[in-house]
Formats: sequence, C-alpha cells, structure tokens
Amino acid sequence: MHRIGCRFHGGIKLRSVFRIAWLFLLSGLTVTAGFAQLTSQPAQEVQVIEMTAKKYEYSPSPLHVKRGGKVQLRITALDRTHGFKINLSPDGSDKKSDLGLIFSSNNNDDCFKLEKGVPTVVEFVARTPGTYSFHCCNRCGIGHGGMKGQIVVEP
Ligand SMILES: [Cu+2]
Repeated sequence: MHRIGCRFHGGIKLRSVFRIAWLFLLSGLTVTAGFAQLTSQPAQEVQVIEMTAKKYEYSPSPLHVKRGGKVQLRITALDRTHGFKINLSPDGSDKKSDLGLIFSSNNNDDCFKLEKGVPTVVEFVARTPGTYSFHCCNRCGIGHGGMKGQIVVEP
C-alpha cells in the first residue's frame, strides 16, 4: 500500500517536471517568434513603381498601392521638366491635418521637380486608404493645369 502511494507521488512529480519543461519550450518559442517579428519590421516591403510624366499626363494613373506599405515612386519626365505635388490627405477629407501619406523626408509638402530624363524618387508610407490626387507643379505649357493623376491606397 505504502509503495503504491510512493509510486503515485513519483508519477505526479515526473509529470509536473515534463509540464514545466514543456512550458519553458513554449515560452522559448514565443520569445523567438516575437523577436523574429520585431527584427523583420525594418525590412518592410517596399513597392517600387516606375512612373513617367509628359505633356500633359502621368502614367500609370490612377495607380494602386497596398495600405501600410512603403511606396517608392521613380518618376521620369520624358519631354521636358515637369513637377509632382501630392495631397497628403485623401480626397474628400475635410481635415487637412488628417495625414494619410507619411513622408520620412522633410520635403513632404513640396513640389518635386522632375528633370527631363532623370528619375526622381518620391518615398512615403501609405497609411490611410483613399484616393490621393497629385498634379504638375512646374508650369509646362498650355495643358499644365490639367496635368493630374491619382494614387489609390487600397483598404
Ligand atoms: Cu507638367
């Protein structure tokens, strides 16, 4: 009777040792996974999009990008100097402070000058879904006022 009791206790102990070991293993895995997620964050996916500008249009337009991702536009003017200026808040938004496109550089709200034949890099994070209009901001001729395009950030 006594021996059986001991064996019973032994069984419990052994089981809890296994359980603790298992918990250690699990928490180790969780920490590893969490760490991997943290370290993979800077290597955020960049959507590189080649774009052209000429009298009096941008191509492609409208262009679609994924929400949350970093977008890198490489815009080349084909015929002469043009410009690129994009609204940072989506069309229809009444708050101009409602920034949906986040620029890391400080020339965010400026006019990017597009020299003929030289790709200009425009980089931002597409934070909020919506349609963002851009236009030419460098007088380029009679149709300059109608030289526009749109970037659509998918929900
Ligand atoms: Cu233009």
